[in-house]
Amino acid sequence: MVVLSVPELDRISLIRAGNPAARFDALPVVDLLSPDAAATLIEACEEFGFFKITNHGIPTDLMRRLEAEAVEFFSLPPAEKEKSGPANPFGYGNKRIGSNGDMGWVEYLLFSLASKPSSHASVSNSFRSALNAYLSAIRELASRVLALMALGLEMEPIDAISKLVTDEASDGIFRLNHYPTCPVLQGLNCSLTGFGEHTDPQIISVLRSNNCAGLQIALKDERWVSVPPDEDSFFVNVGDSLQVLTNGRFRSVRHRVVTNGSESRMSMIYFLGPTMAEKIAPMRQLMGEGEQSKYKEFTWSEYKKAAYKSRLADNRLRLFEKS
Ligand code: GA4
Repeated sequence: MVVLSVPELDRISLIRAGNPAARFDALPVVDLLSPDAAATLIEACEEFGFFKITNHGIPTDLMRRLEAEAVEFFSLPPAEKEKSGPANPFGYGNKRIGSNGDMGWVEYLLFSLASKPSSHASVSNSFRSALNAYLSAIRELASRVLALMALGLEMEPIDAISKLVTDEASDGIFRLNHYPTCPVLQGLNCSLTGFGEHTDPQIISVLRSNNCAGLQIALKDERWVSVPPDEDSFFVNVGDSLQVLTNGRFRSVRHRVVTNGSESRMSMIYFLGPTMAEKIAPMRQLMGEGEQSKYKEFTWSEYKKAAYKSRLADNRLRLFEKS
C-alpha cells in the first residue's frame, strides 16, 4: 500500500495495481423465475453471503430515474451539496465515512427510512419522488427474496424473516454513493479505496450500481474477487444480523469498493434492518436439537450502537460471539 502526498488523497489508501482482484466468475445468480431460485439462494448465502438477482421485474426506468437524480445532485457545486450535510449520521458526506476516521474516495447521501421517508437530506421534489418509487419497489423485492430464503430454509411461516424488515418502524437506511473520477491517479498504476472493507450490520442489503466496476467481495479464504457490474440486476449482501439469525450458517460478506479513478461509479444501496427493539438471536425454527447459540443476546439497538462506535474494517460481530 502506498500513500501519496496529494492533500485530497491524504489518508485514503491506494492499492497498487498489478495485483488486481480476480473476476468473480462463480458469482451466484438467483433467477427469480427459476424453480431453483430458493436452492441457489441458500447455497449462495452459505458460501459467499452474496448473490445477484435477475428477472426481478423492476422496470429499468425506475432505477435510471433515481440514478439521473443522483447524478444531477452530485454535479452541483460543492457548497450546494454541503447544504445537505454533514452526514452525522444522515445527509451528504464527502470522503469521511462514519465518525471514527474512515476515509474513502466517495461522496454520498445517506437517508434514514425509520421515520418519515427521505425527510433528512434536502433534495428536490423530483428526487424525492424517484427515491420513494425506488424504495417501495426494493421493499417489495426484499420481501420476495426473504420469503424465498424462508422457503429454502424450510421455515414457517413464509414471512418469518421478511416480517423483521417490513414493520413500519423497521430501521432501514438508504445510501447513494458516487465514486468520482480521480485525475491525479491517472497514469500512476494504482487503485484507490472508494469504500474500505467492511461487513454490513443489517439483515440484508440490496445494491444496484451503474456499469462501472469496483465492488469486490472477500471469499472464505480471504481472497478478494471483483464483481462484474450489471446495471439491470440487483446484488444482495448478507449482513451481520442475518449471520446471527441463522446461527452462523449464512455468512456476512466482507466487501469493499476499489476505484481506478478513470470512470465514475454510482451505486444505490438499501440496508434493511429490524426495529430497534428486535432481539437478534438465532431463529428457533433453524436450531437443531440441542444446538446452542454462538452469540450473546442483544437487540438491534445495542448492535447498532456498538457498530457506530467501531471502525469500518472492524469485526463487529466478534464483540457478541460467545467465547
Ligand atoms: C456500513 C453499512 C452502511 O453503509 C452504514 C455504514 C455506516 C455509515 O456510513 O455511517 C458505518 C458502517 C456502515 C459500519 C460501521 C460504522 C457505521 C460507518 C462506520 C464506520 C450506513 C451502516 O449502517 O453501517
